[in-house]
Amino acid sequence: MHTTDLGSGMWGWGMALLLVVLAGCHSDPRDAGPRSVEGWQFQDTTEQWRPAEVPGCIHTDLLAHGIIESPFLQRNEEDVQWIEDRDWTYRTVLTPPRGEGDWALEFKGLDTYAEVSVNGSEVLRADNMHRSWRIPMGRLGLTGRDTLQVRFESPVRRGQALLDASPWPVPASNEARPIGQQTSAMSRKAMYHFGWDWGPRLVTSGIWKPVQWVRTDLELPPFRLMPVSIDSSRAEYRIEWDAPVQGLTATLSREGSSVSMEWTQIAPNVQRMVIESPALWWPNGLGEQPLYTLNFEDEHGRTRNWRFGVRTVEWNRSPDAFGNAMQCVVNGIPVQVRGANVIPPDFFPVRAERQWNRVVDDAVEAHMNMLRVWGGAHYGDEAFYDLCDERGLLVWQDFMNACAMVPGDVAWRDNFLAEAEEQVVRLRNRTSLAIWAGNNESEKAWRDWGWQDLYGLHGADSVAVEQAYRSVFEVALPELVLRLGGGEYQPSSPHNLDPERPRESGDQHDWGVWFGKTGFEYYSEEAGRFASEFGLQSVPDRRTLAEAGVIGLEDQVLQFRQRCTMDWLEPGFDGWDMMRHYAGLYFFDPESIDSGSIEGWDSLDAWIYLTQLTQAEGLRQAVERHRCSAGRTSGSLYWQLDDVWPTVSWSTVDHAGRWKLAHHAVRHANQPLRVMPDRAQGDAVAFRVINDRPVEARGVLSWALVTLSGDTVASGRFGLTVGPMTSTAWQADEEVNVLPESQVLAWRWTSENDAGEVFDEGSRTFRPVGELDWMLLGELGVQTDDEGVTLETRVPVPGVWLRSAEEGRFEDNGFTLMPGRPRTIRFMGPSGEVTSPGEVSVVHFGQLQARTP
Ligand code: BMA
Repeated sequence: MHTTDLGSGMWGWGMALLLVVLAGCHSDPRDAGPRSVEGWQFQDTTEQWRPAEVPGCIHTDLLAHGIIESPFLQRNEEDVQWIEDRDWTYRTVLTPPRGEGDWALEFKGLDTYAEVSVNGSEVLRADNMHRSWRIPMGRLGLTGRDTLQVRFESPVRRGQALLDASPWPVPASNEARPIGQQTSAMSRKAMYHFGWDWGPRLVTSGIWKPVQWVRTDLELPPFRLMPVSIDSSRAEYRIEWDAPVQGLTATLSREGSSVSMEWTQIAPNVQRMVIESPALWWPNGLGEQPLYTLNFEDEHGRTRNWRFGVRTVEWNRSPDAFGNAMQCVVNGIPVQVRGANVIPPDFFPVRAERQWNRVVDDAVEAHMNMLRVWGGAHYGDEAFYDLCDERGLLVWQDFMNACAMVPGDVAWRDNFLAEAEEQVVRLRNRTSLAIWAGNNESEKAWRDWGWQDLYGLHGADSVAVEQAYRSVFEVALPELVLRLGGGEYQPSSPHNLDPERPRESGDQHDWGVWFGKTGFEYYSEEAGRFASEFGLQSVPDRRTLAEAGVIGLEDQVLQFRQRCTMDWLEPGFDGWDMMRHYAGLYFFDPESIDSGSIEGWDSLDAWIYLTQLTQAEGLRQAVERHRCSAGRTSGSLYWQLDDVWPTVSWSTVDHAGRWKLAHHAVRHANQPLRVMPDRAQGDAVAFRVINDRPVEARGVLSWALVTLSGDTVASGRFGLTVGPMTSTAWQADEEVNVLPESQVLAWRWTSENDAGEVFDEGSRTFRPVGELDWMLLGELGVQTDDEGVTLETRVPVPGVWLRSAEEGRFEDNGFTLMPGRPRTIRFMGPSGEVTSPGEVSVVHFGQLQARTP
């Protein structure tokens, strides 16, 4: 049986050796770039050696060999829990690189407790997934045909031992385990691996990043690129090296062409660089993202390259009328931040890496200018920050800690600070990097989540836990970030100057909607300075659920995906109840729908449609409120853009990359040019019109008040010019008789002549859509062609939901269609090309309302 398995037994091992040796022979000795160490095997549960994928992890290796089934399918997650309790071993044949120079063996990422040996002798002990490790070749004791082995100890077993030895329980209440067995805070390992409220518990082990030979004598030390003064006429930088460099030369280029600059040595390890008339880098929506490349070489032939954009990023936190600002300022211009929180777009990092491109596309398409890399996962790889630099996405970077306190021992602290140092040095010169936060919600949790009672932390224990926390996040870490030139830092997210008045300074996690059950008016009533989290759950596309083995609503597998419990509201209350609550407030409780009344529908369709519509409405209102409060609220990052697996969560794009209706809504709400209607002033029709572009928007705004039966009862049209990066309020001269229960306000803002660009168009009701009696005067006119679908109607039709069996998406979805305004919605295939949507199903809210008792 086993003889055909290349990876097993002596034959396989010998073959692997031969392949590696052959690969080694072909490498060019003059090529100083890293050389990947390949030919890895892992030992399965029967101690048989099998080929392994590196980078990867034990779960994906076991899956590749059919030893486990996909943990994303059905309830398989439960069947693979045993993996976390075992030790796992990987090995390969190590061929020393040929050619001169100083070589080191580099492990870019080991997850997590790893004992590395060569021919049975230990050469490294690693204990932090977020660090990389190098061993000089001379210390490996190589003979020329050597076995490199990496043995991973069960992170749960080691974590438990550390927890048991801790003088106090270390709170980590998000971990899906009973108190006393929550070990995630003890280890430097991605916390979501231990289970989170949007993901499975799969405590991995493995070599999660490349292993390679690197030529250390050809690398220049790290440096700091420090803007001294930057504007469009001149950019002056100070370049500081972490270790001595001699005879350094530097060249600058942009898009392959060389760029002249002034270069002066001002101290042994410090140079000054001046670029005349630089092309400035701007966040998405404010301008272009020109990138320069610096190539350094010293007299020993050591080199380093760096690609960067010319820009400054500062944070204005000065006192103002509302407390203290929390304003991101790029190149001297205050930026209204629009964006989202991201989690890894796949549970397994090796797969997530392949998805970042898509996530960044989705962010840019939705007019975002910032992403927050949340602290419960892992730091991004270089490719992620490259994409952010290239596409104009600022990065809010958490250090990796979430919803947990920290152990008080020196070993943990040193380990964490070494990780922080490595990450700050790696990321500090990144053009996209805007701010660091020490952790996610730990500060808030310690204050508000009742951990003192839950974990029995009173008196001296409570003081000690708080001390351990503060000494890391309020003392050591800020000192480290400052010393290394990491830029802006705050201890936690959220963090406020005065915890008693959290809306007056710093950032807020606005969870009154969702965890607090309050209505969407919360977003306007509770405006803070920078909303770094807020959101609502929804159910994803049927096809995405099918990939998890979910066919219908009653499926155990679907129920099993809901990880958000809120027992404090009432016993057993969970995300399903909360989705019903909000859908019921703004549309319909999905449980009250007689779903069979729409042809081809079942109750799962009703849940998907209604929860997605509700999430879209909630996020739209939140983002609009944040933008209308510009000057007070300067940022809006919703929770969360993507998913680690196919599930029911707060994401706006599901695990398969399918947009939920909320992503369309966010895209519209984030448009740089945007009209937001208001009826704040009595019965007058009023608008706030926002121009977040750096140039004036000159145009014409037309509006109409339309009854639910399709009659226009009032309308207007006026010239509207809004200056760059500002907003204007406009109110109709005459009072119009607005009847909130029976009218829809529609608008269209176009560039000056009507034939020009459509800046924005849309419509709004003044009461929740679910409270109005929508008419059904004949069905929608629907025409499908090779490019999409054209729709028209005689009466306002809210919540138009287009579905196609083809892979791809409609350019808009979940919108209200107005009479007299037919719309052609194009369909885009997986690579963005306009294509035929095939057979299209169209459902709208009025239809559902008419058929529901
Ligand atoms: C936030 C995050 C996550 C969590 C999400 C939903 O506060 O920071 O910890 O998954 O809420 O509960």
